[in-house]
Amino acid sequence: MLEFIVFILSLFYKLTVLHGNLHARYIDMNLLDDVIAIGSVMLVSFWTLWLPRRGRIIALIVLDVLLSLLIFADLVYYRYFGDFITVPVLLQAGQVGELGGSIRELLRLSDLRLAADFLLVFVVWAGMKRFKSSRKHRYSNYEAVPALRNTETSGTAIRMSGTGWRRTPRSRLLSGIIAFVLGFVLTVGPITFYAKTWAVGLFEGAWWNLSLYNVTGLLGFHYYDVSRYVKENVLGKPKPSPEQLDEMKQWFAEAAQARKGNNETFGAYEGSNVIVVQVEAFMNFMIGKEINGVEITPNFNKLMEDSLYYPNYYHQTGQGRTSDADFTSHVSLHPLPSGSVFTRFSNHTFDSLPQILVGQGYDTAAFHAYEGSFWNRTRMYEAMGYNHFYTKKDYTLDESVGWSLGDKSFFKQSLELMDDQQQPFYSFLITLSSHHPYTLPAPAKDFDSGEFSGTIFGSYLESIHYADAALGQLVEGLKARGLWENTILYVYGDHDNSLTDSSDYEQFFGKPLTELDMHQILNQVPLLIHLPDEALTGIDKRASGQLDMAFSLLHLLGIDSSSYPMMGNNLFTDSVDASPLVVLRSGAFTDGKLYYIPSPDHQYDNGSCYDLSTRSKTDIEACRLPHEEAQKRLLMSDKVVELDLIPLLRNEADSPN
Ligand code: GP9
Ligand code: MN
Repeated sequence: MLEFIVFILSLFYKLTVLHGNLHARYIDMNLLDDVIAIGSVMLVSFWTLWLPRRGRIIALIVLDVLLSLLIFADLVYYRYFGDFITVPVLLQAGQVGELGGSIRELLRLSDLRLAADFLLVFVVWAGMKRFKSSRKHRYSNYEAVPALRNTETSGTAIRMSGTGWRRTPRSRLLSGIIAFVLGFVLTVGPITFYAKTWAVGLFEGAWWNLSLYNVTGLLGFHYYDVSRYVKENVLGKPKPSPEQLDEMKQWFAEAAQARKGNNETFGAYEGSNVIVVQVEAFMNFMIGKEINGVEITPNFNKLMEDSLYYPNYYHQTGQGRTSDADFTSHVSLHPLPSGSVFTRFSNHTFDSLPQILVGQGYDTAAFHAYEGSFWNRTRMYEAMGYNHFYTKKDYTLDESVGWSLGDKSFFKQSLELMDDQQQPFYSFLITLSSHHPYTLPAPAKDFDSGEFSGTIFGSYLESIHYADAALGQLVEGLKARGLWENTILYVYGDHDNSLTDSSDYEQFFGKPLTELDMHQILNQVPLLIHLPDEALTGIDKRASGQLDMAFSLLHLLGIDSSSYPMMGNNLFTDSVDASPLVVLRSGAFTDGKLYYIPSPDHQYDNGSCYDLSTRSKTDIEACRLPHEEAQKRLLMSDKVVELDLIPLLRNEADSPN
């Protein structure tokens, strides 16, 4: 039993050593976390109590070695990637391989603490051995004295009987069961408590491995990761039949045909650089608006004059928020009904915009001044084929706003990093300063949100004003570098601001808002496309969405994408009236004429079907056909993503890998 307790305590110590090395400031280990750590060590080791003493000691040593290696590997991996090792990472050794020669630099002398128990056991064992042999040596002098020999023998017998009770199979079984139950209660109890309080939805969303760790502890995290992987990849879901695959192929082929268009814009910007800026929580409702005579987004508004602007562009994100906006825009498929594709299926194959562009000789890079592991970006960007991914550690933190580096400095430094890129390049920039809860430090604040001042809604407008100013500086920077004339600039918002109280918006617009108004406000993000020669400018009011980005950019660059299973529409289609179907993850959709809002129970008939020409509810039957098509698309997209069907659906001859 003693060795079991020593094992538990030393593993607990090692877990706290690891924890002390995590620099994520939002994670602090509290008492319940300690309880989880101890409970989870008991859960992985309770069975050793069922073994006879010798076997138990060997099993505990082996377990100790394995778990210590795991903790050590996580520690080193974390120092580099700011993340823990997961099954997909292990299976795609590339990311670990990136550590390469820098492993030595990631080691610290204090890491020896992870081997402290081995050293201690070794010292104790060696000491005991010496002690025993010296005793033996001493007693050998008394061999002639039977009384003394008897004492020693009887002493051994007492020890034997003293430990004998532990050796009966029944007591071993019982102690193992007790350890299991205790381990289970100590682990699952607090995790369930977390999952019901501040971590609601975490396991469904699984937005960040570190947040999972924060709830489950390290061993629980690995258990969750392995079981998730087994569930999604080993047990899997049955692959579709050849007939079902053919049906899907047919659908994608028709979609590709439909969006092809036949206009002069195809290839009009062949060879241009492309810069895509995904602006955090950038919504459409405040574009062009003023507070007390001051524009909220003066730079965006000015840019609109020489650009194409899409006021009916929808974000199509789900729980994966920023990562979903990124995924839908680059892969032209829907995000998942739960969780993020980035965290759940980074090991799957995708035909993404950067990967396709790499195949066309583009240098591709993603820029985001935050932890590379957030939303599993490091892994996912590798899967999406980026040549480079610049994260927080590539930037000098000389301007602190919100979660990280301010957008102004972020753009400035990103432009410097872009100097290293070969032309033509594709650069994807993700901003962060306008992230919830939108608190700006005094130096970054230069907008008075008037009657909203002091409210979170006001702070939101102020942070958008800051993000807009940063955007203005990016444009200036591009002009100064001579990139303005040979670069397509594509700017859009990732999703809403999570402020859903209609009274804020009613106050903002100074009028009551309907269900339809609110739905559009919360789901529309602005899109602006600036073309190098400014040949196309103006406002395109047709309905469109994030899924349309990859295809539309490929269209401008003259790259045929008909072989890729993409669901988006063409922003540059010939037909000026037709709005193709834009489907949101919630099941809401619009085709520019109708607008369907599902009810919370997702019963079709309980939803609302609006006629956009009158903006009032119309017969629910009017929306039925497009609703069926919308559902079909969402389900098909989920299948493609979850079952890793892209390699089976595309025409291999044209594929980017
Ligand atoms: C962090 C950023 C924020 O890297 O993308 O993500 P969000 O919370 O908006 O999904
Ligand atoms: Mn976001």
